[in-house]
Amino acid sequence: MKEIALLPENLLRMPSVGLVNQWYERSFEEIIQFEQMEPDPPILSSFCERLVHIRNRHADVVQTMAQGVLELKESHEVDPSTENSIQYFLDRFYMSRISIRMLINQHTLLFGEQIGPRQASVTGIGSGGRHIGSIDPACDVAAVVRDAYENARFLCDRYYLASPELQLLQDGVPSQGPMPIVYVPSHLYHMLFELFKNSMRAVMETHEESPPPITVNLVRGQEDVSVKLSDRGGGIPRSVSDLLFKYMYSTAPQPSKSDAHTVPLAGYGYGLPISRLYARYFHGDLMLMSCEGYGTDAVIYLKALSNEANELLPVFNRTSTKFYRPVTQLADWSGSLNTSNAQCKNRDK
Ligand code: W6P
Repeated sequence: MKEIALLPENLLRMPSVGLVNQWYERSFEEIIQFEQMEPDPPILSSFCERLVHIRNRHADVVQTMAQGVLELKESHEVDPSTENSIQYFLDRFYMSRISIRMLINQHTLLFGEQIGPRQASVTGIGSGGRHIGSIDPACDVAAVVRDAYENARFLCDRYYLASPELQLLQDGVPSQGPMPIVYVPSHLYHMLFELFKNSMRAVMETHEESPPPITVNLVRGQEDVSVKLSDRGGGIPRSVSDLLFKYMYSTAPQPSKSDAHTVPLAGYGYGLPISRLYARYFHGDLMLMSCEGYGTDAVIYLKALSNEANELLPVFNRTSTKFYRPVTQLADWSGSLNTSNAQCKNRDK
Protein backbone atom coordinates (compact mmCIF):
# COMPACT_ATOMS: atom_id res chain seq x y z
CA MET A 1 0.00 0.00 0.00
CA LYS A 2 2.93 2.34 0.71
CA GLU A 3 4.24 1.61 -2.75
CA ILE A 4 0.86 2.24 -4.39
CA ALA A 5 1.02 5.71 -2.85
CA LEU A 6 4.24 6.40 -4.80
CA LEU A 7 2.72 5.68 -8.18
CA PRO A 8 2.74 8.43 -10.78
CA GLU A 9 -0.08 10.81 -9.83
CA ASN A 10 -1.83 10.46 -13.16
CA LEU A 11 -2.18 6.72 -12.66
CA LEU A 12 -3.16 7.06 -9.01
CA ARG A 13 -6.08 9.27 -10.03
CA MET A 14 -7.58 6.64 -12.35
CA PRO A 15 -10.84 5.22 -10.95
CA SER A 16 -9.78 1.57 -11.30
CA VAL A 17 -6.56 2.15 -9.40
CA GLY A 18 -8.55 3.87 -6.64
CA LEU A 19 -10.82 0.84 -6.46
CA VAL A 20 -7.90 -1.57 -6.12
CA ASN A 21 -6.41 0.65 -3.43
CA GLN A 22 -9.71 0.52 -1.52
CA TRP A 23 -9.71 -3.27 -1.64
CA TYR A 24 -6.25 -3.30 -0.05
CA GLU A 25 -7.33 -0.80 2.64
CA ARG A 26 -10.36 -2.93 3.44
CA SER A 27 -8.43 -6.17 3.61
CA PHE A 28 -5.70 -4.63 5.74
CA GLU A 29 -8.28 -3.32 8.21
CA GLU A 30 -9.97 -6.70 8.36
CA ILE A 31 -6.80 -8.68 8.86
CA ILE A 32 -5.34 -6.51 11.65
CA GLN A 33 -8.53 -7.12 13.67
CA PHE A 34 -7.09 -10.55 14.39
CA GLU A 35 -3.78 -9.26 15.73
CA GLN A 36 -4.97 -8.94 19.33
CA MET A 37 -7.25 -11.99 19.37
CA GLU A 38 -6.73 -15.28 21.20
CA PRO A 39 -6.04 -18.01 18.64
CA ASP A 40 -8.76 -20.36 19.93
CA PRO A 41 -10.63 -22.66 17.51
CA PRO A 42 -13.64 -20.37 16.80
CA ILE A 43 -11.32 -17.41 16.11
CA LEU A 44 -9.06 -19.52 13.89
CA SER A 45 -12.04 -20.64 11.93
CA SER A 46 -13.33 -17.10 11.47
CA PHE A 47 -9.78 -16.11 10.43
CA CYS A 48 -9.95 -18.77 7.71
CA GLU A 49 -13.32 -17.49 6.55
CA ARG A 50 -11.97 -13.94 6.45
CA LEU A 51 -9.02 -15.07 4.33
CA VAL A 52 -11.39 -16.70 1.85
CA HIS A 53 -13.43 -13.50 1.77
CA ILE A 54 -10.31 -11.41 1.13
CA ARG A 55 -9.12 -13.78 -1.59
CA ASN A 56 -12.45 -13.34 -3.36
CA ARG A 57 -12.37 -9.57 -2.96
CA HIS A 58 -9.02 -9.43 -4.77
CA ALA A 59 -9.93 -11.89 -7.53
CA ASP A 60 -10.08 -9.20 -10.24
CA VAL A 61 -7.04 -7.13 -9.22
CA VAL A 62 -5.02 -7.87 -12.38
CA GLN A 63 -7.90 -7.06 -14.71
CA THR A 64 -8.79 -3.91 -12.75
CA MET A 65 -5.20 -2.60 -12.69
CA ALA A 66 -5.03 -3.27 -16.44
CA GLN A 67 -8.19 -1.20 -16.76
CA GLY A 68 -6.44 1.57 -14.78
CA VAL A 69 -3.47 1.51 -17.15
CA LEU A 70 -5.89 1.67 -20.07
CA GLU A 71 -7.66 4.66 -18.51
CA LEU A 72 -4.26 6.37 -18.16
CA LYS A 73 -3.26 5.66 -21.75
CA GLU A 74 -6.56 7.03 -23.02
CA SER A 75 -6.44 10.20 -20.96
CA HIS A 76 -2.73 11.13 -20.88
CA GLU A 77 0.43 11.04 -22.91
CA VAL A 78 2.70 8.61 -20.99
CA ASP A 79 6.40 9.48 -21.09
CA PRO A 80 9.09 6.75 -21.01
CA SER A 81 10.07 7.49 -17.41
CA THR A 82 6.47 7.12 -16.20
CA GLU A 83 6.20 3.94 -18.24
CA ASN A 84 9.29 2.62 -16.46
CA SER A 85 7.85 3.41 -13.05
CA ILE A 86 4.65 1.61 -13.97
CA GLN A 87 6.55 -1.45 -15.23
CA TYR A 88 8.63 -1.51 -12.03
CA PHE A 89 5.53 -1.12 -9.87
CA LEU A 90 3.36 -3.71 -11.60
CA ASP A 91 6.12 -6.37 -11.52
CA ARG A 92 6.46 -5.88 -7.78
CA PHE A 93 2.75 -5.47 -7.17
CA TYR A 94 1.80 -8.68 -9.01
CA MET A 95 4.68 -10.55 -7.41
CA SER A 96 3.45 -9.45 -4.01
CA ARG A 97 -0.04 -10.59 -4.99
CA ILE A 98 1.25 -14.00 -6.11
CA SER A 99 2.96 -14.46 -2.74
CA ILE A 100 0.00 -13.29 -0.63
CA ARG A 101 -2.35 -15.57 -2.53
CA MET A 102 0.09 -18.44 -2.11
CA LEU A 103 0.04 -17.85 1.67
CA ILE A 104 -3.76 -17.56 1.77
CA ASN A 105 -4.07 -20.76 -0.25
CA GLN A 106 -1.65 -22.61 2.01
CA HIS A 107 -3.44 -21.42 5.13
CA THR A 108 -6.95 -22.22 3.96
CA LEU A 109 -5.92 -25.61 2.50
CA LEU A 110 -3.96 -26.67 5.56
CA PHE A 111 -6.09 -25.21 8.36
CA GLY A 112 -9.56 -24.80 6.83
CA GLU A 113 -12.09 -27.19 8.38
CA GLN A 114 -13.85 -28.50 5.33
CA ILE A 115 -11.40 -30.25 3.05
CA GLY A 116 -12.87 -29.70 -0.40
CA PRO A 117 -13.65 -32.51 -2.84
CA ARG A 118 -10.42 -34.12 -3.98
CA GLN A 119 -9.66 -33.43 -7.59
CA ALA A 120 -8.15 -35.95 -9.90
CA SER A 121 -6.48 -33.59 -12.39
CA VAL A 122 -2.73 -33.13 -12.30
CA THR A 123 -3.09 -29.49 -11.35
CA GLY A 124 -5.72 -30.09 -8.70
CA ILE A 125 -4.99 -30.93 -5.10
CA GLY A 126 -4.92 -34.45 -3.89
CA SER A 127 -3.37 -36.53 -6.68
CA GLY A 128 -2.04 -39.33 -4.52
CA GLY A 129 -2.77 -37.24 -1.43
CA ARG A 130 0.87 -36.18 -1.35
CA HIS A 131 0.30 -32.41 -1.61
CA ILE A 132 1.25 -29.96 1.10
CA GLY A 133 -1.37 -27.30 0.55
CA SER A 134 -0.88 -26.29 -3.07
CA ILE A 135 2.67 -27.67 -3.24
CA ASP A 136 3.19 -31.02 -4.92
CA PRO A 137 6.45 -32.61 -3.73
CA ALA A 138 6.38 -34.79 -6.87
CA CYS A 139 4.88 -32.42 -9.43
CA ASP A 140 5.25 -34.18 -12.78
CA VAL A 141 6.35 -31.52 -15.27
CA ALA A 142 5.61 -33.85 -18.22
CA ALA A 143 2.01 -34.40 -17.04
CA VAL A 144 1.42 -30.66 -16.55
CA VAL A 145 2.83 -30.03 -20.06
CA ARG A 146 0.34 -32.52 -21.57
CA ASP A 147 -2.53 -31.07 -19.54
CA ALA A 148 -1.76 -27.46 -20.55
CA TYR A 149 -1.28 -28.55 -24.17
CA GLU A 150 -4.63 -30.39 -24.29
CA ASN A 151 -6.53 -27.42 -22.87
CA ALA A 152 -4.83 -24.90 -25.19
CA ARG A 153 -5.44 -27.26 -28.09
CA PHE A 154 -9.15 -27.36 -27.24
CA LEU A 155 -9.33 -23.56 -27.63
CA CYS A 156 -7.18 -23.70 -30.76
CA ASP A 157 -9.41 -26.33 -32.43
CA ARG A 158 -12.47 -24.26 -31.65
CA TYR A 159 -11.05 -21.12 -33.23
CA TYR A 160 -8.97 -22.49 -36.11
CA LEU A 161 -10.67 -25.91 -36.61
CA ALA A 162 -7.20 -27.48 -36.41
CA SER A 163 -4.20 -27.49 -34.09
CA PRO A 164 -0.50 -28.41 -34.05
CA GLU A 165 0.52 -31.72 -32.47
CA LEU A 166 2.65 -31.95 -29.35
CA GLN A 167 6.05 -33.58 -29.61
CA LEU A 168 7.27 -34.24 -26.08
CA LEU A 169 10.97 -34.92 -25.59
CA GLN A 170 13.29 -35.43 -22.65
CA ASP A 171 16.95 -34.64 -23.24
CA GLY A 172 16.02 -34.26 -26.90
CA VAL A 173 14.55 -37.75 -27.40
CA PRO A 174 10.86 -38.79 -27.34
CA SER A 175 9.79 -39.80 -23.83
CA GLN A 176 6.67 -40.74 -21.93
CA GLY A 177 8.44 -40.78 -18.56
CA PRO A 178 7.66 -38.49 -15.66
CA MET A 179 9.83 -35.52 -14.64
CA PRO A 180 9.06 -34.87 -10.96
CA ILE A 181 9.98 -31.64 -9.15
CA VAL A 182 8.80 -29.94 -5.98
CA TYR A 183 6.45 -27.26 -7.31
CA VAL A 184 3.04 -25.63 -7.28
CA PRO A 185 1.36 -27.36 -10.26
CA SER A 186 -1.13 -24.52 -10.83
CA HIS A 187 1.75 -22.03 -11.31
CA LEU A 188 3.47 -24.29 -13.82
CA TYR A 189 0.18 -24.90 -15.61
CA HIS A 190 -0.45 -21.14 -15.83
CA MET A 191 2.91 -20.53 -17.55
CA LEU A 192 2.63 -23.48 -19.94
CA PHE A 193 -0.96 -22.76 -20.93
CA GLU A 194 0.00 -19.16 -21.76
CA LEU A 195 3.00 -20.25 -23.86
CA PHE A 196 1.03 -22.95 -25.70
CA LYS A 197 -1.71 -20.48 -26.62
CA ASN A 198 0.85 -18.07 -28.05
CA SER A 199 2.68 -20.79 -29.96
CA MET A 200 -0.52 -22.32 -31.32
CA ARG A 201 -1.77 -18.99 -32.54
CA ALA A 202 1.54 -18.24 -34.25
CA VAL A 203 1.61 -21.68 -35.91
CA MET A 204 -2.01 -21.51 -37.07
CA GLU A 205 -1.61 -17.96 -38.39
CA THR A 206 1.44 -18.94 -40.48
CA HIS A 207 0.35 -22.38 -41.77
CA GLU A 208 -2.80 -22.79 -43.80
CA GLU A 209 -2.54 -26.58 -43.74
CA SER A 210 -0.62 -29.31 -41.89
CA PRO A 211 0.61 -27.13 -39.02
CA PRO A 212 4.06 -28.23 -37.79
CA PRO A 213 4.13 -29.63 -34.23
CA ILE A 214 5.11 -27.74 -31.09
CA THR A 215 8.13 -29.45 -29.61
CA VAL A 216 8.63 -29.43 -25.86
CA ASN A 217 11.98 -30.57 -24.55
CA LEU A 218 12.35 -31.30 -20.82
CA VAL A 219 15.84 -31.38 -19.39
CA ARG A 220 16.98 -31.88 -15.82
CA GLY A 221 20.38 -30.41 -15.04
CA GLN A 222 22.26 -30.03 -11.73
CA GLU A 223 20.77 -26.64 -11.06
CA ASP A 224 17.92 -26.08 -13.51
CA VAL A 225 15.02 -28.00 -14.90
CA SER A 226 14.47 -26.42 -18.33
CA VAL A 227 11.27 -26.65 -20.33
CA LYS A 228 11.77 -25.43 -23.89
CA LEU A 229 8.75 -24.95 -26.13
CA SER A 230 9.67 -24.56 -29.80
CA ASP A 231 7.16 -23.48 -32.38
CA ARG A 232 7.52 -22.91 -36.10
CA GLY A 233 5.10 -20.04 -36.09
CA GLY A 234 7.14 -17.58 -38.12
CA GLY A 235 8.81 -15.92 -35.13
CA ILE A 236 8.85 -12.32 -34.04
CA PRO A 237 11.47 -9.60 -34.53
CA ARG A 238 13.71 -8.73 -31.55
CA SER A 239 12.12 -5.31 -31.38
CA VAL A 240 8.86 -7.01 -30.43
CA SER A 241 10.07 -9.77 -28.10
CA ASP A 242 11.04 -7.35 -25.31
CA LEU A 243 7.76 -5.49 -25.65
CA LEU A 244 5.77 -8.65 -24.94
CA PHE A 245 6.75 -8.37 -21.27
CA LYS A 246 5.77 -4.68 -20.97
CA TYR A 247 2.47 -3.93 -19.30
CA MET A 248 2.01 -0.60 -21.07
CA TYR A 249 2.48 -2.23 -24.44
CA SER A 250 0.38 -5.29 -23.65
CA THR A 251 -2.63 -3.37 -22.36
CA ALA A 252 -5.49 -3.54 -24.83
CA PRO A 253 -9.24 -3.45 -24.26
CA GLN A 254 -10.57 -6.90 -23.36
CA PRO A 255 -12.82 -8.45 -25.99
CA SER A 256 -16.38 -8.28 -24.71
CA LYS A 257 -17.88 -11.35 -23.02
CA SER A 258 -20.55 -11.62 -25.72
CA ASP A 259 -17.80 -12.29 -28.26
CA ALA A 260 -16.72 -15.32 -26.22
CA HIS A 261 -17.17 -17.77 -29.10
CA THR A 262 -15.03 -15.75 -31.48
CA VAL A 263 -12.22 -14.47 -29.23
CA PRO A 264 -8.81 -15.30 -30.64
CA LEU A 265 -6.70 -17.90 -28.90
CA ALA A 266 -4.24 -15.48 -27.38
CA GLY A 267 -4.01 -11.75 -27.23
CA TYR A 268 -0.78 -10.76 -25.52
CA GLY A 269 -2.67 -9.50 -22.42
CA TYR A 270 -0.72 -9.66 -19.18
CA GLY A 271 -0.23 -13.40 -19.67
CA LEU A 272 3.48 -13.29 -20.49
CA PRO A 273 4.71 -10.77 -17.88
CA ILE A 274 2.72 -12.52 -15.16
CA SER A 275 3.90 -15.96 -16.28
CA ARG A 276 7.48 -14.71 -15.96
CA LEU A 277 6.69 -13.54 -12.42
CA TYR A 278 5.39 -17.02 -11.56
CA ALA A 279 8.68 -18.48 -12.80
CA ARG A 280 10.77 -15.93 -10.90
CA TYR A 281 8.74 -16.36 -7.72
CA PHE A 282 10.58 -19.63 -7.05
CA HIS A 283 13.88 -18.36 -8.53
CA GLY A 284 13.24 -19.62 -12.02
CA ASP A 285 12.77 -17.54 -15.17
CA LEU A 286 10.93 -17.37 -18.46
CA MET A 287 12.58 -16.27 -21.68
CA LEU A 288 11.71 -15.91 -25.32
CA MET A 289 14.15 -16.40 -28.14
CA SER A 290 12.81 -15.95 -31.60
CA CYS A 291 14.14 -16.29 -35.11
CA GLU A 292 12.02 -13.96 -37.16
CA GLY A 293 10.92 -15.74 -40.30
CA TYR A 294 11.02 -19.19 -38.69
CA GLY A 295 9.74 -19.65 -35.15
CA THR A 296 10.05 -19.00 -31.45
CA ASP A 297 11.60 -20.82 -28.51
CA ALA A 298 10.16 -20.10 -25.09
CA VAL A 299 12.07 -21.49 -22.12
CA ILE A 300 10.79 -21.92 -18.59
CA TYR A 301 13.63 -22.41 -16.12
CA LEU A 302 12.79 -24.01 -12.79
CA LYS A 303 15.13 -24.77 -9.90
CA ALA A 304 15.93 -28.47 -9.84
CA LEU A 305 16.51 -28.36 -6.08
CA SER A 306 13.67 -27.22 -3.87
CA ASN A 307 16.03 -25.73 -1.27
CA GLU A 308 17.10 -23.19 -3.91
CA ALA A 309 13.48 -22.44 -4.77
CA ASN A 310 12.47 -20.31 -1.79
CA GLU A 311 10.13 -17.45 -2.61
CA LEU A 312 11.38 -14.22 -4.14
CA LEU A 313 9.66 -11.18 -2.65
CA PRO A 314 9.69 -7.46 -3.31
CA VAL A 315 10.66 -5.45 -0.22
CA PHE A 316 9.78 -1.83 0.30
CA ASN A 317 12.61 0.52 1.33
CA ARG A 318 14.63 3.55 0.20
CA THR A 319 15.88 1.67 -2.84
CA SER A 320 12.41 0.87 -4.06
CA THR A 321 11.25 4.42 -3.33
CA LYS A 322 13.81 5.99 -5.64
CA PHE A 323 12.54 4.12 -8.67
CA TYR A 324 9.42 6.23 -8.59
CA ARG A 325 11.31 9.51 -8.86
CA PRO A 326 11.46 10.56 -12.45
CA VAL A 327 15.03 10.92 -13.69
CA THR A 328 15.85 12.32 -17.06
CA GLN A 329 18.73 10.40 -18.52
CA LEU A 330 20.60 11.19 -21.65
CA ALA A 331 21.53 8.51 -24.11
CA ASP A 332 25.20 7.55 -23.85
CA TRP A 333 25.06 5.51 -27.07
CA SER A 334 24.43 6.85 -30.53
CA GLY A 335 21.36 5.92 -32.52
CA SER A 336 17.76 5.84 -31.45
CA LEU A 337 18.16 4.46 -27.93
CA ASN A 338 15.59 6.30 -25.87
CA THR A 339 15.56 7.22 -22.18
CA SER A 340 13.32 4.27 -21.45
CA ASN A 341 15.94 1.82 -22.64
CA ALA A 342 18.77 3.72 -21.02
CA GLN A 343 16.97 3.56 -17.69
CA CYS A 344 16.16 -0.10 -18.08
CA LYS A 345 19.79 -0.92 -18.72
CA ASN A 346 21.06 1.12 -15.78
CA ARG A 347 18.45 -0.24 -13.42
CA ASP A 348 19.18 -3.83 -14.25
CA LYS A 349 22.78 -3.39 -13.03
C1 W6P B 1 5.32 -16.57 -31.20
C2 W6P B 1 5.12 -15.40 -30.26
C3 W6P B 1 5.23 -16.09 -28.94
C4 W6P B 1 5.14 -15.56 -27.66
C5 W6P B 1 5.26 -16.43 -26.58
C6 W6P B 1 5.46 -17.79 -26.77
C7 W6P B 1 5.56 -18.32 -28.05
C8 W6P B 1 5.44 -17.46 -29.14
N1 W6P B 1 5.49 -17.73 -30.48
O1 W6P B 1 5.34 -16.52 -32.42
